[in-house]
Amino acid sequence: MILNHISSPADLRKLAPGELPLLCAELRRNIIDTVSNNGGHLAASLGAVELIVALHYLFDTPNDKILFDVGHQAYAHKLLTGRKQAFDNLRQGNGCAGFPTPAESEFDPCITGHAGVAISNAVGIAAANWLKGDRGKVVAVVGDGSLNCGISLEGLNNAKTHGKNLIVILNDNKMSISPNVGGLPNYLNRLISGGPYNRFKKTVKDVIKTLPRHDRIHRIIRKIAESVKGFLLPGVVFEELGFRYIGPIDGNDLDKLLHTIGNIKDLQGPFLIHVITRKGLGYKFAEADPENYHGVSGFCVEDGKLTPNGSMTFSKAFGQSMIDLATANPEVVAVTAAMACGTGLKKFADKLPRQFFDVGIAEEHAVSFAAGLAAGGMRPVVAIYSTFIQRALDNIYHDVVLAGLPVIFAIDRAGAVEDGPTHHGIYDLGFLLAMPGLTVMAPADEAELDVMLRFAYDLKKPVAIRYPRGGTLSKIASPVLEFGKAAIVKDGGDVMIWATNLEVATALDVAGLLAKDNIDAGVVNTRFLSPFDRETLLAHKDRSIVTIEDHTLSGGLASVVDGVLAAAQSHGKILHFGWPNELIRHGKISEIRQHHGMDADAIADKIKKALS
Ligand SMILES: Cc1ncc(C[n+]2csc(CCOP(=O)(O)OP(=O)(O)O)c2C)c(N)n1
Repeated sequence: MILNHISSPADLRKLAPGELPLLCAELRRNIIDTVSNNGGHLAASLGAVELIVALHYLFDTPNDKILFDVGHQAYAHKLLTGRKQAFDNLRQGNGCAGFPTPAESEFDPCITGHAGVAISNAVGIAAANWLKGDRGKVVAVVGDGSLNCGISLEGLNNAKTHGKNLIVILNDNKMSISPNVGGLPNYLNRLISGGPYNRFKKTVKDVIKTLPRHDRIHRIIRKIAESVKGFLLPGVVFEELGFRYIGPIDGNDLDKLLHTIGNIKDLQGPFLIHVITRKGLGYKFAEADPENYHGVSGFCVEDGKLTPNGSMTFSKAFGQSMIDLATANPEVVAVTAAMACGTGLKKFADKLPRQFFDVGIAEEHAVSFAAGLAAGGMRPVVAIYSTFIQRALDNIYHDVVLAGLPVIFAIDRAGAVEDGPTHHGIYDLGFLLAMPGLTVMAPADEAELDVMLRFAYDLKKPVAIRYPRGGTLSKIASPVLEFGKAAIVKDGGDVMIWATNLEVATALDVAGLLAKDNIDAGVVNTRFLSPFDRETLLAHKDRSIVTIEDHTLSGGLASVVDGVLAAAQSHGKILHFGWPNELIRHGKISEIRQHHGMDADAIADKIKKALS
């Protein structure tokens, strides 16, 4: 195995070019085997193998920098940069993170996990190099989906000034997670087909053919054609932004990559090299179905059977509730920022295509676009993961909340997730609860999510509903909601445990454990974080009050409860359980919870100690 002899790109650079195809095959084998066991991002990483090998072969990494956007395609980069062993435990507590991170390697200059930042990061590094007099090259590898991001375009716009040593590689596989959407992908497709320029050349030829040889008009047409040709040449949009555009080239053809990138790597840029890669290349099931093999929980290598992702019931329930709501109310529309599958909206898109909008990886735009839809009389429901809606904080505040527009935010993956700190959705309450007039709800199970969605529709105001990955299917919730009211699931004379989302189920487990020690614990399903049910909390204030939430301890339920009790003249003991204000690693959720004392046993023990 060649890969066994590579502990850093320096070893790679000792290989003869003829050995590289075999190395690529070994990298693919390793990625397929590891992801089949551990889950992870398969299709994008398989498509980028040749590109990553070529870049490390040609550039002097880590002195030259390579940044990946959005980072999930960088598995070959991890395997070539001294992380082979850690990669065996990809996404496990003791193994590699799923995304590049400087905490893991000097070959990862910046964090990547949220799309669209690599060009800006790279321009920043190039500017720092310029200030230091460092001539190191900076390479940003950007997916065609990530190029749609507003930040990517802002980065391109800013690249010219300090971009002499900047190379942007546009890794175009025509796919975001689903097929890429919008005007920019259309433009890239036209570049690949060479369409407008070729058509223009042909039209000019055809016209000239019909005219007499020395006709004056003939000369004028030639002149005009010459002067407008520039606008139609491949990559003119990038050229106008100050880049030298090269491509499109086959990004899975190692020889072509080595030749083309090798030719320009020592020239002054900035360059934009457009490479075409095939998502899933080297594993036939992923090639045939790159959407479902984008991110997987695991699979059987032989027959490609995907490990069922049973833990997405909130998303599935949301998708079904949306179909029901939008079928009955044609002004209801769904908006996603390139996450139709993840947010459970795929079936909605198929059934009600006119009421479905995928705006690409553009969360700020998604929210402002929804504000426009609402202002135009529609009832938009914007489904975005908690971690990605962080991007759109100002749009929520400025465009929706200030205007009081009836936009519903369906905030999926609220809570800690296996992918780690780039993807944990544990901060949303911190900023949502600060927004005046925004109703914030948290369902304890899928049935309650459905009720909340209808309730939000009837409310006709800005509403956020946050819910985690997974689900319970247990029917904790009673189906009737009262605005701003919590639901007492179980009364208890010693302790009242306030909980949100799936922590209501945890709280019931904790109450069961406490009962064994004759501690009578009640459980409250908080339901509304804003407005919060002060009345119910104050009614039990002299019992011990416990909160459990899948959110950081600051800014969420704990903070709200503290705020209410601080104004009371007396209250019982207060205990809070949530995520501490520190970096929460990637890994199995059960292990992360255990590590932070968030499992039912640890919570019950702590309550017992506090009460004894
Ligand atoms: C801000 C943000 N929104 C959404 C996502 C979720 N997401 C992860 S990968 C991806 C598609 C990326 O497409 P592209 O950049 O073309 O890369 P490819 O997977 O095709 O290599 C999306 C939408 C994200 N990582 N960041």
